[in-house]
Amino acid sequence: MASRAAGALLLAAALLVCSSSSSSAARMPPIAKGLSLGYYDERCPQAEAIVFSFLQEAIAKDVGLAAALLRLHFHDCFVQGCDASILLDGTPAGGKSEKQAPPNLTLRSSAFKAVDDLRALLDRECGGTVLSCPGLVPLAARDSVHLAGGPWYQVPLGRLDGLKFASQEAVLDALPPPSSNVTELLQALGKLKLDDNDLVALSGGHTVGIAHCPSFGDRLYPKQDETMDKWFAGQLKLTCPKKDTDNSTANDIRTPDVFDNKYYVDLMNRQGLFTSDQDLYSDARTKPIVTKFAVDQSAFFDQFAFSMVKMGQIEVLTGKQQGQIRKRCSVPNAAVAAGDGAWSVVETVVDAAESLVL
Ligand code: HEM
Ligand SMILES: *[C@@H]1O[C@H](CO)[C@@H](O)[C@H](O)[C@H]1NC(C)=O
Ligand SMILES: *[C@@H]1O[C@H](CO)[C@@H](O)[C@H](O)[C@H]1NC(C)=O
Ligand SMILES: CC(=O)N[C@H]1CO[C@H](CO)[C@@H](O)[C@@H]1O
Repeated sequence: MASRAAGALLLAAALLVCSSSSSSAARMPPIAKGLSLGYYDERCPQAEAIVFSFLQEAIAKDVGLAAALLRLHFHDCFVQGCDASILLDGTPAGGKSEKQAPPNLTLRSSAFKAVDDLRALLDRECGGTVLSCPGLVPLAARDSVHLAGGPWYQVPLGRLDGLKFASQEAVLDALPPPSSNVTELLQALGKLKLDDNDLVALSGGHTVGIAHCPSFGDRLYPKQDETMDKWFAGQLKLTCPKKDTDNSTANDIRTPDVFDNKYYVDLMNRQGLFTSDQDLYSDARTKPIVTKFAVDQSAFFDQFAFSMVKMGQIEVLTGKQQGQIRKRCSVPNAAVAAGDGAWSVVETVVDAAESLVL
């Protein structure tokens, strides 16, 4: 009896914690026109639960998938908006897609596979025209963050798939290299209407995942970057005996697989991996934000959720604009129908509103 009462109390406490944490995560930027919360409530109310349980299992087997899906979302949104153009294969005629641009060399194939598997699963459960590929990607990123220990937040939905991918030049232009300083980063993010708080919070994505030697080798060779902690540099040199060694290391040395605020503690100890990370603590404009997040994880989580929703709404295609719901995330529909895969960038444009009518 006593234990049942205790159990009930525990349950009540758990519910309280849940409801208070979800209300504290409620700070949200304005929702982009055409997107909404609960977009799938009628069409397929179980869509988000399907995504979550799929990822729960997949990430339990491979924690790296969480990092891979988070980074995929970032790359998709920074290049030509969150239109899932990152998922499109190149054309057999030789047209290179975003996937094939140099920054994507290190996007993990496990992330592309998980999105394809999820797309197929949702097709079976909800019908083919329900959840778009650019709707899937932010949901997968959100659940990945949460499953790795980070915040949960609501994702406004209703994006349509883009019909073409960006050029190689556009990719290089949109994604800042890891050698960027804060001035360059603020410039790149400013073009997307993201500010200094967004920059510091979103860079906190580097609390999970890995990086390969060529991404930071220039901070070790020919001479060690003086802002880098000497012990840390020594460790990195063991992993990367040469600037371009084909090897990798954790982005966050303290808790490599946990989504927490230790990345900011790394920065305060001069143990950030990239110049783009470490400069956040060197630059007077962003240093106070780094310090705040290092001592207050909930301040980080709150800003991260806010900034992710903002990032997830960059140039989305909705309602009256031109887009479609791709049947396969890697190929536009017309090419699937033609059956040859030799799709061209000039596609039959499906009117969004029309394609959404079920
Ligand atoms: C601010 C500018 C950014 C730069 C310069 C940058 C750069 C990089 C680089 C160079 C890598 C390692 C690639 C490799 O060598 O394997 C990386 C990995 C990663 N980045 Fe960023 N990034 C930035 C922003 C972001 C944002 C906004 C997010 C997400 C919110 C993010 C999430 C990740 C994740 C999760 C990984 C690990 C991926 C994996 O383990 O597969 N990054 N980033
Ligand atoms: C940032 O990098 C740019 C380009 O390399 C350089 O011109 C500028 O001086 C740097 N800014 C700071 C504050 O270091
Ligand atoms: C890769 O890194 C590990 C340590 O992280 C190191 O023991 C190994 O020697 C490195 N491999 C190469 C080829 O340098
Ligand atoms: C995951 C993926 O498609 N990666 C590609 C990145 O680009 C290179 C070419 O630059 C391709 O070989 C990879 O397959």
